[in-house]
Amino acid sequence: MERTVRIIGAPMDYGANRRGVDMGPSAIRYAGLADGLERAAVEPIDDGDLSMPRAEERDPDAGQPSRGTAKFLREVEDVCTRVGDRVAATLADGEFPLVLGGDHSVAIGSLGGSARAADLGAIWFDAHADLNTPETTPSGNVHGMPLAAALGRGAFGETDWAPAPRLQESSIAYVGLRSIDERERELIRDSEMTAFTMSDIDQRGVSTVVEEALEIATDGTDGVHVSLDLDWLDPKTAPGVGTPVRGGVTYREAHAALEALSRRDEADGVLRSMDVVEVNPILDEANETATLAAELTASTFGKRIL
Ligand code: 4U7
Ligand code: MN
Ligand code: MN
Ligand code: MN
Repeated sequence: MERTVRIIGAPMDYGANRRGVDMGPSAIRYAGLADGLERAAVEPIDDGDLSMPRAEERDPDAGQPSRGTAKFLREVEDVCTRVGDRVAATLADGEFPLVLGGDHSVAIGSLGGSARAADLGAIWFDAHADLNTPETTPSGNVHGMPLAAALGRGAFGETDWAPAPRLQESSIAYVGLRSIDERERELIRDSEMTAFTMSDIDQRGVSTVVEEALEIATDGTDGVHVSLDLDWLDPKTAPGVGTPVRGGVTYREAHAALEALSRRDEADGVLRSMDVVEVNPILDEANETATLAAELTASTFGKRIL
């Protein structure tokens, strides 16, 4: 059975600390995403981009949460509500939603939409934990908060749009963490989530770690959301990201990880939704980070070397 992948572009950078990730969807398309998906034997349908005002036209401090700081929160809410509706509608049509960011706050929308009609697990490929709340954030940038928002933590718990209805905290696994804020460290320890850091990858290899992450994300759930923040990779391989942190996975490790997802998916059909975020082509060289994003997405859907 051929799978249809619906591409939903969310060219926003309200949640990031610098401009440029709003160009991510177009850079990833230009890098050959649709061709890669066809070679993975899935049918891509491109919905184009959601429209949204440029950050310069908006006041970052309007619409602050009940407590703490979260810049451009009204704009993030508006986009994530629309992303969530599209993701839920795509799933209801029997298709696979692939959200292209944009900064990582779009994941509040994709998680919310994906967790409406199913108990959802998630694998979070990222250098960062993205678990700050408006109360703990050192930056006020919402791209550092999407998991906290989807789990309804802190001031997000008082909103009706951020918490993802059926996201299972104990079925969330991080892969590749290496930059965790002090407050986030306690939040992770006190949570039911599982965190595989870069040290775990060093010691046990990326394929083993991803297989364990899959066990956690599939246990007692109906499907898995994959969130791929390109700063998960080492900046030497993926320089075009807003918040690079050295010591990330290599080109081959990244492919191995996503191929491990696709092998499990071929066997058991576990993958439900995905987002690919934080590509900043302005900081890139010859669109190499977007090219990598397109390749890794094709690997997730089963594209192989031979
Ligand atoms: B990304 C940070 F303080 N933790 O909250 C914050 F270090 O989506 C960075 O993973 C967040 O790229 C990075 O601003 C968000 C900071
Ligand atoms: Mn992130
Ligand atoms: Mn990150
Ligand atoms: Mn980032």
